[in-house]
Amino acid sequence: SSFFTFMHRTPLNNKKHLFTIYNNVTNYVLVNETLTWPDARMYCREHHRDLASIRNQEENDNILQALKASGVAYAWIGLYRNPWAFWSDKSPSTFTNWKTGEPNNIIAEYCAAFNAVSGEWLDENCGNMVPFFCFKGEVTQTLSFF
Ligand SMILES: [Ca+2]
Repeated sequence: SSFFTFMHRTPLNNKKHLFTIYNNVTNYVLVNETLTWPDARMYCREHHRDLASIRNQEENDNILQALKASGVAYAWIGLYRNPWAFWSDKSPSTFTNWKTGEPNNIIAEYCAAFNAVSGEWLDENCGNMVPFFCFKGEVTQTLSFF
């Protein structure tokens, strides 16, 4: 990826740190505050656009870089079991990066999380409280905080 920057905003408070990734045309936001998947989606839709869609390997790689720098272990992404066919923003899921053996639906695991060590995806219980990735959609070259 030739155009990739990682930005860190001064924490709003002791609990929340926001990270923004500018990945060519897609603007992602890591919210380091733990929420359930449904609450994370609500937050993303209210403050940004939706939980993050990951549409190709480059986007997956860039998110992995950001998560490694953040210290976050897992983060929700916008994929859920319906059955894993669409992202939260209703775009079809064509690229996937499931860990071997996943999704395995061990305990009502209907939501997808991103592993920050491997960049692979796992299905997890949607009620787990973990940080999450929002995205803001297509952006221009303007770099701005929010
Ligand atoms: Ca699983």
